[in-house]
Amino acid sequence: MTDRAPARRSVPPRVLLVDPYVAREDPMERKFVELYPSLGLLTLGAYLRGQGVEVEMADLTFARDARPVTTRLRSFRPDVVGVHTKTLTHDRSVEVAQRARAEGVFSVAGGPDAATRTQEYLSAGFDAVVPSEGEGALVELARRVHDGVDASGISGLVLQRDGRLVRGPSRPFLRDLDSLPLPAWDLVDMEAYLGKWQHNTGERRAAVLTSRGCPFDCSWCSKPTFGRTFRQQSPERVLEELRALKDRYRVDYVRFCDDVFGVSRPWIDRLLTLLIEERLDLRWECLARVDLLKPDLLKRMRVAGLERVYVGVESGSQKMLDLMNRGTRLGQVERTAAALRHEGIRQFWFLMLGYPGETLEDIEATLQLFRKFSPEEYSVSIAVPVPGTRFHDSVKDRLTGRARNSKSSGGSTLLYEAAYPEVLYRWQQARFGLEAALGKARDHLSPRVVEGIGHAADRFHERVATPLLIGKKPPARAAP
Ligand code: B12
Ligand code: SF4
Repeated sequence: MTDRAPARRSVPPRVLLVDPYVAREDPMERKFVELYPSLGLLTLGAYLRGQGVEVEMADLTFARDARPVTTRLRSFRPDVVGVHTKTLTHDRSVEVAQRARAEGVFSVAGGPDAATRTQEYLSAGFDAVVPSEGEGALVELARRVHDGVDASGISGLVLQRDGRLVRGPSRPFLRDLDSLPLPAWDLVDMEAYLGKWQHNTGERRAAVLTSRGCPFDCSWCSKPTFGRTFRQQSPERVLEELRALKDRYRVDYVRFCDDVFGVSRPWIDRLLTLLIEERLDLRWECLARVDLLKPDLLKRMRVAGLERVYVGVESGSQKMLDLMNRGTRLGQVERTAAALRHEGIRQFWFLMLGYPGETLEDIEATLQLFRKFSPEEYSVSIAVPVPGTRFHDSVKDRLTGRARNSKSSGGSTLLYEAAYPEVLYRWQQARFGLEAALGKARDHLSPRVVEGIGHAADRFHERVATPLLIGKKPPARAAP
């Protein structure tokens, strides 16, 4: 739609933020997805308010459909509706843009999916896209639309004019994350999230972000919004946020949502000191790299409340870790897994199958590593070539063209012509499932029985399953 005529100069600009994720229509939700409000939107909301913009939010997480958006559009009469996009919620996002258009409201999309396929979002009905950090661009957009001024040329904003993309100059990233206000938790129904957690786990869990970006460069990782930049809040500012969550919402368990937690050793040391000295008595979890989790650090993290760590182990083959440009060594994986076990900290391993160059021997090495450490939790996915990554570039002439949507990109579908057929990877995923079950059975069955089942399964895999499954398609090219 075109930018609005001058209106309501005496009242401040208004923005309606929308999280289009509807939990009840997500088939993965019950099994895998953990429900937290979008930290991106809560931070945008707080920032907008700080700049004199009035903000409301339509969070569809617990809704049946997108109808509450229209209700809010009519009651709040915003100048701009801003939608947070993920691939999973693409269709709902487009529906929100159409609802906004029907009410004559300017719509803008931000977040990872709109950043990756900006043109598609504009063609589907959005008036603008912010493909990177959103704070500054959204404030400027809200003011311009409110004042009836053309939105083209805003730094960090992309529009479409006569079918062509019109990009504003790039906007520098915020330098000082401490200057951001605390997330505007009151924009969503925090009790709905916390109550659900309390019901499921007995804990009131909330998500916290202490940094933006990641300085590492894994070949398959998509970092559409913040790229390789890395900025972090001070440990003191993090503590302020934790205290607010505890005091205002009785939160007792925190998930640190950073891409990688504890990138800087002095930073994490200081945060741990604060957590221990201030006796916040919070339990927490985070995602970290095996090269950063030194045993002495893990000990202090446990004392400060760490209960669970997600680690990107990815492969039990050094060759594969190198091909992925992961920057980690198998020795570090083993040292960290042993230290986590020693400290009694739960470990959740991410593993990946089907990355270019992987042979059956590499998969076997991954399974043996898994068997050796029996992590409490794991996820083993088939490598997804995400557009914009080096992995995607290396296989783009071998993509199978299967729809890129939530159901097929969840790591259980082969999206490019890999070395082996999809059924082989599915079979391997099932082997990890059996291995995990055997790991748990060790507490109840005799080691001889467990090992016997494991060996029988290995023999079946070698002699029957692999020849049968590979027979359908011989191993193809090796390295990318
Ligand atoms: C933490 C996290 C989670 C957490 C919590 C998410 C939450 N509620 O906050 C959990 C573990 C629950 C989770 C779940 C999932 N996640 Co997640 N997650 C992340 C992670 C690591 C950080 C997100 C975050 O908080 N970033 C910090 C905030 C400040 O940034 P932001 O949200 O991008 O917002 C900024 C800009 O994008 C922009 N912006 C965002 N929205 C808008 C809207 C407007 C109008 C404007 C103008 C700007 C704007 O401005 C914001 C502030 O600068 C990202 C990776 C990443 N680094 O982004 C993956 C990521 C977002 N997740 C991803 C995925 C795939 C998922 C799942 C689908 C995984 C699954 N199969 O279960 C689910 C979906 C859950 C859902 N409800 O939608 C993908 C999304 C890819 C895509 N194209 O869709 C990412 C990018 C990881 C990746 N590289 O693959 N996730
Ligand atoms: S996979 Fe993790 S460590 Fe690697 S680049 Fe992505 S966010 Fe960084």
